[in-house]
Amino acid sequence: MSDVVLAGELPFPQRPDYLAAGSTLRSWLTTTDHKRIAILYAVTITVFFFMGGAAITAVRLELFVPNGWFLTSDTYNRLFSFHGIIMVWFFLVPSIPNTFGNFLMPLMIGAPDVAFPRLNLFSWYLTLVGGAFAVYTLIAGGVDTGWTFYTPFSTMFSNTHVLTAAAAVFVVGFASIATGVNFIATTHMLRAPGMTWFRLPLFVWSIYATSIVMVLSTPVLAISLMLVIAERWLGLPIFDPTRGGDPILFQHLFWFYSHPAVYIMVLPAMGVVSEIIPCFARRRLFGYDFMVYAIIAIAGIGFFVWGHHMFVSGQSPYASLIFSFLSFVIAVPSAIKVFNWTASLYRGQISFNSPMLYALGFVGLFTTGGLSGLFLASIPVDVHVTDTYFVVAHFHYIMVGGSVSAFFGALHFWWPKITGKMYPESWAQFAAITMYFGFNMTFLPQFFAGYLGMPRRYHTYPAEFQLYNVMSSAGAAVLAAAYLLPLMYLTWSLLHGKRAPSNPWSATGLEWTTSSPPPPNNFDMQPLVDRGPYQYHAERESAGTDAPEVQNARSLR
Ligand code: HEM
Ligand SMILES: [Cu+2]
Repeated sequence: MSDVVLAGELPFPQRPDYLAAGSTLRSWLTTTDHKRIAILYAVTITVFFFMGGAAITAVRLELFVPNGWFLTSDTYNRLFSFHGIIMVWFFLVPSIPNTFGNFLMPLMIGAPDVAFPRLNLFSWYLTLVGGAFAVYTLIAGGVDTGWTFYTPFSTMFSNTHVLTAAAAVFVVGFASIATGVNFIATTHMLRAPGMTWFRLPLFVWSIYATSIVMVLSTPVLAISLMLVIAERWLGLPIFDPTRGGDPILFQHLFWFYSHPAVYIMVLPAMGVVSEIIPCFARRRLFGYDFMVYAIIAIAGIGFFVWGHHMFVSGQSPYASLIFSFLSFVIAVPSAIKVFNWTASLYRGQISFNSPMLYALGFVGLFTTGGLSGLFLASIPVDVHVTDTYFVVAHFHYIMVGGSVSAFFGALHFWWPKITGKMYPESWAQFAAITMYFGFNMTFLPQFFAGYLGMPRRYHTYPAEFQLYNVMSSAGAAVLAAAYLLPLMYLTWSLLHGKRAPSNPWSATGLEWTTSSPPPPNNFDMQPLVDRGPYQYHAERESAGTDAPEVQNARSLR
């Protein structure tokens, strides 16, 4: 035991941790421990991630040559639709909130569990039911509407399994709402003594803001899908223009959810990065208050920009102007965050551990995605690149380059806490760097192909675009290999990894004050909080360097 006890660490307590608290299948399927539920989600979304990945591998293979070679256009449509539906609703939306949010939020605020533990478990079962509908859709032959279910195609023309696909998303939406309600209540009610709102770690703030977006926007998605089901199944005239309906209404409803939903996907990622950067730069996070206001601003303004997805739909040009303007406005808080992360690195003692590599990757890729968002927010440019690969590149830079990088960053940062095991760092660094290169190789060419006019969602294209597509497909192969690496060395770490101390990175959050893995009720004693979350400058103080910095920091206490 002695080799794992670092200076200043508590020795391992002699009581069971949450993983040892029961090992039967039943103990897992009936658990109400937020940490075990987080593991259930982690396993579930990993399965979905690889399913969605398999679908898109076939798509990229098909796009290797201009005229297609092994998929019919019909199969192709079903594959990219399945990819989008699975990745958005069954991987990205639940990814960070339901795994790391569930695991860490109570630990970070010093609580023994979430506010409604049974609702938490119920929400996981809802995810399974939704997933069952999605898998059934696939087995029954798939759906070809794309992840957006646009009417009138989805209601009147598609001959595929729209009903079960819509049911899948409908059900998993309720899992999202239940989780959001739970996190909001937890943040309000279960903070440890002294954990004031402005001492909350930014990860908690971002999960809190995400939860509010989930609770307010997801019902709109549920209603939109109900209406599609009502029209398609029961024949009620809602979107059908020949019977007085309005097909554009669906787009408004859909994007009124789905634009805020992109922030459900990226805010938690921002939270993760805000935890990792101070830790590996040994610096207090620059501009904590501004970061909090930026989170709130993003969550709020996110509700007012949906119309930027509809510049070519025939909506009023005046509406488009306002949506364009507000889309530029929402870039401001995003830019503030990028600025503050960068400023937190300034004069830090940076170590490039794997979580940090992922966090830095996030900042670069998110910035690229955000800047291309500004191109799209500008109406004339958007009209030019609408429904081209430029848009595909834009959202993948943010959703995959940003959110998935942050997911892997979180996985590596908190892995020792969650599993009680260390992983081989050099493998982890290698995977992070390969992922970064694979990602850019896949998606950078898509900006060019799109700008030059290659439309999205087609399974054939003119030969002039082949070079971009070959690069993209080759990059996707590198990326896929990079995603498989963590699966291998993390499994190895579970079996053979060294035991993790309670705080391997000398981080300052409350979650690092309990043992790794934590006991079932999180803390042996009720934690008391007497300071803000990122007091890393204390280390510099003790090192006796950098006097002005220390003074500055002190005055903040
Ligand atoms: C600076 C902030 C951002 C701005 C100004 C922006 C702007 C836009 C615009 C104008 C479009 C519509 C393009 C078109 O269809 O012609 C778009 C599409 C999209 N954006 Fe963003 N965006 C931003 C951030 C984000 C973030 C943070 C995410 C995700 C986490 C995201 C995900 C998407 C998705 C998924 C689409 C395409 C949906 C589809 O048609 O399938 N965007 N963005
Ligand atoms: Cu949007």
